[in-house]
Amino acid sequence: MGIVHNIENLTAVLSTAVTVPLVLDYTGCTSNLTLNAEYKGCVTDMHPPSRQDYISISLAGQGTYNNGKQWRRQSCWRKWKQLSRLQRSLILLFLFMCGIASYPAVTEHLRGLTDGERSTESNSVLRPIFPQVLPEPVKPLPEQSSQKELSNKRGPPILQNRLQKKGNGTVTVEEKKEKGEEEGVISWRGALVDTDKDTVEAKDGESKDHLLANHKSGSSNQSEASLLEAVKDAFRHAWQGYKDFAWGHDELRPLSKSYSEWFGLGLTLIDALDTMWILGLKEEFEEARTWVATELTFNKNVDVNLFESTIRILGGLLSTYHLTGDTMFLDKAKDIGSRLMPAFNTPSKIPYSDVNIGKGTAHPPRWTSDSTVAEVTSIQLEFRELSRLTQDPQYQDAVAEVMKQVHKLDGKLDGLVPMFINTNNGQFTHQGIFTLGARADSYYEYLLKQWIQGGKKEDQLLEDYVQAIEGVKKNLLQKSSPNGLTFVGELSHGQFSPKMDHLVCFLPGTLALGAHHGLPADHMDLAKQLMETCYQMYIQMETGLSPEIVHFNMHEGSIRDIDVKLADRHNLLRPETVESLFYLYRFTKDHKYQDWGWNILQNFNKYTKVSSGGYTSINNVRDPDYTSPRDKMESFFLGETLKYLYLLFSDDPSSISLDEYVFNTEAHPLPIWPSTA
Ligand code: DMJ
Repeated sequence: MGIVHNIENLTAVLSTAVTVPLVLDYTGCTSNLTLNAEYKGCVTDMHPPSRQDYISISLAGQGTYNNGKQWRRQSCWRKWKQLSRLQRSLILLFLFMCGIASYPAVTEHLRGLTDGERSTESNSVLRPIFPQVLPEPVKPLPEQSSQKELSNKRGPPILQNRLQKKGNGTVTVEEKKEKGEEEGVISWRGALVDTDKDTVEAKDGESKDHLLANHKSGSSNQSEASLLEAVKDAFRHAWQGYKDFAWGHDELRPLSKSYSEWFGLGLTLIDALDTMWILGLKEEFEEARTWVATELTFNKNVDVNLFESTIRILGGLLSTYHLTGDTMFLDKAKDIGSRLMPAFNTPSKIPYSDVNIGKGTAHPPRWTSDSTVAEVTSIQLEFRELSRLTQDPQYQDAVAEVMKQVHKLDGKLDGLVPMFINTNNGQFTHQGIFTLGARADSYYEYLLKQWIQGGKKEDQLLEDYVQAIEGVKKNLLQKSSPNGLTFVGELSHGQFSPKMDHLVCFLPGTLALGAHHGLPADHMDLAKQLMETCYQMYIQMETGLSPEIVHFNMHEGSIRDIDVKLADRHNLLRPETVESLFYLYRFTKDHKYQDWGWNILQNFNKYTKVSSGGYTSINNVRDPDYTSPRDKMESFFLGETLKYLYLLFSDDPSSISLDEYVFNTEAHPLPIWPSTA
């Protein structure tokens, strides 16, 4: 705004002091002045040339340009020479101001290009300075006074409500409305949701209370039912693709109408079992149950990853057993559980990453004797539950030993753990790097969840968890610029990096769960702030879907909060954000979290749904016209993403009560142990 005012002042000075007809071929200064795209000159647009002594600056395309270049040059020069020194100085000053005004936009544009926007085909034409879909204004959360102050101080970024329409110049939301171009979709509350990703609140300028009032005045039951039905539709569509082209195999490849194998164990089918049960899809469930009972065998000469098969297969079978009471699932769980045990036969008792479930042998990856910290510390819920059910302590003992060792290890930073641990000597390796993303994430999640699962008695788990959260606050938490989004970055040998994986978006949900179970209230405050950030990671992208990794801007004067590198633009249909939305909604009943989940579901439908069945992960969340599908539907889309969306839209807190169940890291609910256990 300051620049605009300066230009206006300058214009006022010029308009009274100068009497010059001037023709300049000038193309700068529009975007930062927030003037209309139909631009005839910085000055004339602001003050109509009613006075004769007004300077008229015209742009290319006006009649003055009918003559030859030579004439134009001479004519300009002649006119320039006719000006007094004062007039020339004023004009030069004016041009200098325009140059200054356009400088941040130009540099920002260049910075955007270094983000990796240079090399894709779709980006061979320079992008507009402002992204096609601009962030909704970050509204301060009512509970967070500090964020409110920050937000007020900085104000919303100029132009943030502007939308870019392809080949048509920028079009504001208001202009779009005037033209009747509201290409939105109707939200489940009956309000228009702009498909270009402004939220309901931002789009309609209505307060959240007003929207809620609308919702309440309608049939809330019906609305809930239609929400739940939308998730069921998505599930049925995904399932149909799996059934038609990948039945009994690990993952659907929806575009090539085929499948891919990872372990060759019907991974998607097993991961989806309890989701079908929770969604009430009985027919689909029965078909799948028949396959598990008659076709699934673990007596196979295959290498499986200990962590992945524990959280997806063992976890999926155990939770389905609990939900259904069908002992066939328990028998299968015992079978896979016992076949995974050779992984713990290592010099240190820290398990290897891979097990051959047919041969009973285990080994680390070919290139290292290390295991991943998150992997060896995120199998505990499942093995502990298996021991409880079988009354065989070997499973629990094996995973408890891992926790005991990790608890004592050197190399942590304020409760934060490195990413690798050696299976020979049991020590952390690659020390000094700390993240809440890949390779460390669910270590923190399982500290809390084991404590909850065991009836809140295992103090050491709680202490490690609380200390780690303090470690996050102290070492990894920062705010972005310009909007002050709270994010969790990474630390590498003391150097902070503002990089955040989408995987980190499990954290708001875990923090909220902890607060629900009696941990400090500021965990909930942080959960809400991080939830907002995770949602912004979706809504600020052109497809409304989050990339795999983002980088936050921290320097003063940044134009946008979030940058995405070329290699990080993919979306794998991951669950973490909708998982956290589920927890936040359960505990706060704030409908905005449902709204956000609804927007995300719609964008999955818009950009990842494959018409012949299934959903696909995509390579590029930044170009709605070129999402570059990957031809793969991950099993966690059915196991987690759709399950959490369904539970988010359910207003029945007894549907998987969080006082009775704890979800494993693959969204399979396992019971909280009764206090006598
Ligand atoms: C899932 O397998 C689990 O949620 C795991 O903890 C992290 N990765 C995927 C989902 O993104």
